[in-house]
Amino acid sequence: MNIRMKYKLFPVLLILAALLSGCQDTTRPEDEANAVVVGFSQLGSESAWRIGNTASMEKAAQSHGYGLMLDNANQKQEKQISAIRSFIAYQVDVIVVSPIVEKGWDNVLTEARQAGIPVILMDRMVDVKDDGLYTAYIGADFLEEGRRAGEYLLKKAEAINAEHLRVVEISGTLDSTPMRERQQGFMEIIGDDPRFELLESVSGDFLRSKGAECMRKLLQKYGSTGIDVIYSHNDAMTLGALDVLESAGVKPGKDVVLISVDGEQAAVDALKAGKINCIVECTPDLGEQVMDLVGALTRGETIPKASHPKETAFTEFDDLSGLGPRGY
Ligand code: GYE
Repeated sequence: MNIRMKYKLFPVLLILAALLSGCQDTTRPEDEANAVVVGFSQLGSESAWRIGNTASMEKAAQSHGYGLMLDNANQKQEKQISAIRSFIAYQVDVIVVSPIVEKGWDNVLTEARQAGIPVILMDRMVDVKDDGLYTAYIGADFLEEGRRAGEYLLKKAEAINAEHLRVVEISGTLDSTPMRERQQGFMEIIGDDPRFELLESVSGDFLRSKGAECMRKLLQKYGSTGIDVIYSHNDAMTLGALDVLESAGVKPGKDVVLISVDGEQAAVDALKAGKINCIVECTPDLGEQVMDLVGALTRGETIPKASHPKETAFTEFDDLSGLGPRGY
């Protein structure tokens, strides 16, 4: 679509954006670059990570002067699919999607391609027959995150001279990229090591409430001394589990080793307080990089097919005094 058409469409876009986003920040921008409109299908608001990620996208769209049509799908893939369809109908310049699960995207992405609209996958991946159905992926290297969690556990086992550690995993949303790869990377490191016994893997859907629910069930099943290590795929679930452990009189970080992923402020505070042992970092701050890619695309440049932000892990073995505010 050329820029003039986009200007004609702008009032319509504003109405749609207001409908989709519950009346956010959709003032008509002034200069030419502002004619760029991005349709962003966010999967939900299940965690501080996700809320920080949405904020990062909004901020970056604004600083680049791009219009942002934001739809929050509240954890429903069907809602994401219909949001993408409305972005196609309104002929946005670029579609950005954070897909809740990996499967089920072939049809709608084919529709986007037929409409000539490039799609950037942000945060999570899709499993499609043809990789040409998306232009680029930008998000964390989840396999590496899982490996970092496993490496911390190896170090911990050595530090305490452990011979046998009973591990439970509280996983994220089943069939989502971070769930699959955080599990795979972790098992790559500890899977064949006889010191570790994986008792069970349960899904807490990346939600604090479900993390707590999983923990209650696990305590019922294994008792308060039956679990040595909890590997939880995000901070929200870890914090939920931590509350339940404390109310059962179990000391998180001491009686049970807690390994988490993300790095939201509340979890980092718990790490500093000795209640979490390790947090593998995963940054929600992807907005600037996504909007840079959008800019490159609208200028007709070729962009990398996949890019990962640089991340690390924060553990009880590190000096955390220099770790500043996390911003989410
Ligand atoms: O770890 C979790 C969120 O996909 C990386 O989703 C993201 C994950 C993140 O709900 O907190």
